[in-house]
Amino acid sequence: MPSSSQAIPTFGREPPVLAGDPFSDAVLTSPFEFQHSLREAGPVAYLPSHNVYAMGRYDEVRAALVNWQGFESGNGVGLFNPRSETPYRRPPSAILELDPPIHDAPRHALEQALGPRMLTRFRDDWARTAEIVVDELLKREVIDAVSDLAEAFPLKVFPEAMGIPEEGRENLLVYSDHNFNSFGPNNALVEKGRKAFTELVGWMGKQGTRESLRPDGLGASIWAKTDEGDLTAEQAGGVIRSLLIAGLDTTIHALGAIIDAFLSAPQQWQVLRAEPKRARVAFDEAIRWASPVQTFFRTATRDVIVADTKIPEGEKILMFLGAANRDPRRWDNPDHFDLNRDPSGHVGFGMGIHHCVGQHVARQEAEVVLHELARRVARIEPAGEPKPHLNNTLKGWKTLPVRLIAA
Ligand code: HEM
Ligand code: OVM
Repeated sequence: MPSSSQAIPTFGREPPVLAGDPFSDAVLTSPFEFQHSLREAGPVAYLPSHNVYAMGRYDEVRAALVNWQGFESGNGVGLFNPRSETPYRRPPSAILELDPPIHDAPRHALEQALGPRMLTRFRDDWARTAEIVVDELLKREVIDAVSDLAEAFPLKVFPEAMGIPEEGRENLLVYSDHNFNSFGPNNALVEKGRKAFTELVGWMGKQGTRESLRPDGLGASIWAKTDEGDLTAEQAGGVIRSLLIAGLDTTIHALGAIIDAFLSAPQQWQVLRAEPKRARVAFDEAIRWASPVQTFFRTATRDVIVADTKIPEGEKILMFLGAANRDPRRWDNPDHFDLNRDPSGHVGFGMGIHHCVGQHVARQEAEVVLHELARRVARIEPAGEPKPHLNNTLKGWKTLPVRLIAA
């Protein structure tokens, strides 16, 4: 905390102080005003609400993401600080919360297992599933784009591709939602999920074992790396847990965001329909526009100067991906979902050595769904008040009622 009792640094200014709690229900429901204040406060601000530094401008967020030497993940990518707080809330992630060199092996294994070429073997099957899901949707007048589409589709394809048993797959949503809440402060969202999460820890551990995974799934392909000595058994079980945590809720909120994005700009649906190959750019633009993963933290490994401001060694830094993805310094008309812009360079998947290694999975799921919808749906219209899903890290909808008008 920058206070007058501290030694005055020899170089580097004190950051501006920004009031407000980015993890309050009000800001989680509608983060745009807070994001604006954060960007306007300066390249770096200090948040007394949680005793952390924060960045919301594109250039600084991007620079922090790629600077793994100055901003480490090994001290936790949530707010929780194991150096000053005990006990540790959960075992750290087997990839996300590691720094080089121990980040390298699991990272390399997942790049191989989840690369675009590995995923083509699922593509036709996922496209057929998308057809079946859309068949069902078109039989009804009003649907919930969250439960009937954004959840229904990934729940059918992702656990299956991983190769976990059918029994209890919906547990993944409960576990993962709490996991993403736990990256934030210990607020009511964390309290309310703790009991169910604790009860699922044993079940979750079992899903990652070699015996319970189908031999032709993605999980088994990661276990195969232990035979070649590329991963230890502990690393394999750990990264499979990471995939089960990171692979479902993120994609669900992304699919919800895509529908929401087209509701916000209905003419863009016609642009996609005219040229379905734009599904790929639609996906990335929706990730930029909505940032389903809103925030992650790092810890300064030493005193780091960012645009003149000193971030002292050991301090936590909140990187507001959602704010960077709508920074007007970087994006023209940032609040508009627009298929004619080039969204590449957005930080919705992070950047640098931890850049989302599962993005090809999410992209392939979104593309098959979008292709099917674009082929068969003439218009998507709002059909009721959407309700937000509050989570300390993720941004998405709990319900999003829409009417699909068949082509
Ligand atoms: C990393 C977002 C889908 C697995 C990340 C990071 C972000 C992110 C922002 C960087 C974290 C950091 O820098 O600390 C998203 C979004 C998704 C998505 C928005 C959906 C649209 C997925 C899927 C999987 C996955 C489907 C698994 C199949 C991972 C893993 C990492 C990661 C394992 C850690 C990579 C590393 O530390 O090297 N994701 N993700 N993600 N993501 Fe995703
Ligand atoms: C985790 C985890 C691992 C990878 C990615 C992620 C994007 C979370 O184990 O908590 O979120």
